[in-house]
Amino acid sequence: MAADLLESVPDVRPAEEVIAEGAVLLPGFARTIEVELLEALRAIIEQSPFRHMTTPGGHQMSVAMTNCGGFGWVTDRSGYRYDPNDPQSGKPWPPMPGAFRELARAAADRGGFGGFAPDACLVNRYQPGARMSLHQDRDENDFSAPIVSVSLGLPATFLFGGLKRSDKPRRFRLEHGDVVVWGGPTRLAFHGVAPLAEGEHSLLGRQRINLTFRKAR
Ligand code: MD3
Ligand code: FE
Repeated sequence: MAADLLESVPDVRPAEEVIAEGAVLLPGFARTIEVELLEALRAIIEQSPFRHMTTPGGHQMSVAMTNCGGFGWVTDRSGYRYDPNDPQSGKPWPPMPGAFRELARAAADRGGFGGFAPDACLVNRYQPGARMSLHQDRDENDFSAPIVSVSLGLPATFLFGGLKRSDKPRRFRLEHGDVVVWGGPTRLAFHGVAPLAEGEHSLLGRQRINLTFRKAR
């Protein structure tokens, strides 16, 4: 009887979901190392704090950003680029923590992209109201490498479009610990994040953090 009861309880960790060709959602994949990730993140933001960067068009982003790894993504009035140094300090970005690197590699393996060796990790911080409008990620050198994203803290609605800006985006909820591998034909898909809803997360409070691992060079 007890066994029957247990069998009727749904799996606590949902199965992987193929979102599109080359894009795989791994629900809760980062949950087992959440504490290590957050400790490593604390050290990163001590050295290179979150800041609201300015786009070439002169708008300040609602998402605050920092980076770790050999290269960091930056934007200012002169354009977008990967820079080995944090422009705020003039010094190299904090090194990519081993836990970050290994998580990204393991997720990419599961997504079918063996041997992923990211040299850049962009860290995005969303507070309620912050959003990211539809865009493509095309500042990297090699589009054959996937991008791995890790969501922490408050849930967000992710907008996943097509290869044309005008393609109507599908919406996905990304929750704490979810990891997505974006490769193959989806690597150049338009995507964005809807304005973050108010909320309070038990570990992160009123924020969502997203790590995106990239091969910049
Ligand atoms: C699909 N970040 O940093 S992560 C970005 O939640 C960015 O902060 C969002 O878009 C965030 O550039 C989304 C998911 C993601 C990242 C890169 C992609 C999805 C992607 C590249 C191609 C296709
Ligand atoms: Fe992006």
